[in-house]
Amino acid sequence: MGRYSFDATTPITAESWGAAYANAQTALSATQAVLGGDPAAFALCRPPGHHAGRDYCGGYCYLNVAAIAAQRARDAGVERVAILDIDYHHGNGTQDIFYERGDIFYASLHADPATDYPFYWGHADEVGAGQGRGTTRNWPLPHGTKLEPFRAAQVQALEAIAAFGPGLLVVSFGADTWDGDPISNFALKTGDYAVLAADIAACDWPTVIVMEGGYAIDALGHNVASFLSGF
Ligand code: 5XA
Ligand code: ZN
Repeated sequence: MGRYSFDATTPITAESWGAAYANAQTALSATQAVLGGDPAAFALCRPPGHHAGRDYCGGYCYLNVAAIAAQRARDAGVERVAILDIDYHHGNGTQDIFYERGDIFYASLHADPATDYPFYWGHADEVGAGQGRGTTRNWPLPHGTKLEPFRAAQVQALEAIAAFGPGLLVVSFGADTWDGDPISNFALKTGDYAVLAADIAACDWPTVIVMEGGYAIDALGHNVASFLSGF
């Protein structure tokens, strides 16, 4: 466990590989739809993926579905791919996988790692390395963040992605930024997700959306539906 998992929240049972594999295939199906000409597709992935690295799991994540989708697009000939991660938590696995890659841009808005999981990644000065220097960007945000500052940070992220010029966007969407999420501390409302999604959709990049976190079970469907309505 200590060799391959960076925390103890990602148990492995007899069914785990089948679930993780089907999850990755879900993301690949959405990616295939977008590569085939659909302007956007949503992969209802469970469990989330953005904490998983190349050879480690953690944070409920086994296979990094956003990374798999992005690499699939690269393999299909898309020269530059961007990932926008708007889950409450920093996607340390996604960042790690592409940290030294100049062809895949990773931008993340998340709770400040000084106070929140995954604690050791996601500071504003983590910007990539080597060929990837400048293609990682982080926007840590404080507890209580509402739509206005979240949207402003997302606009900055979208501007950075626009300067990169992606041929395809992967959105790691987490609804654990919602006001009533039981493990998180932002304050987005259900209707806010439509606003945030419309800002992304207005950029007009072919977009694969993968589901990351979101733990307010009764509200989750409404929050996802609100986000998708923006597309
Ligand atoms: O985005 N990541 C999550 O929602 C999982 C957080 C795990 C905290 N123990
Ligand atoms: Zn999360």
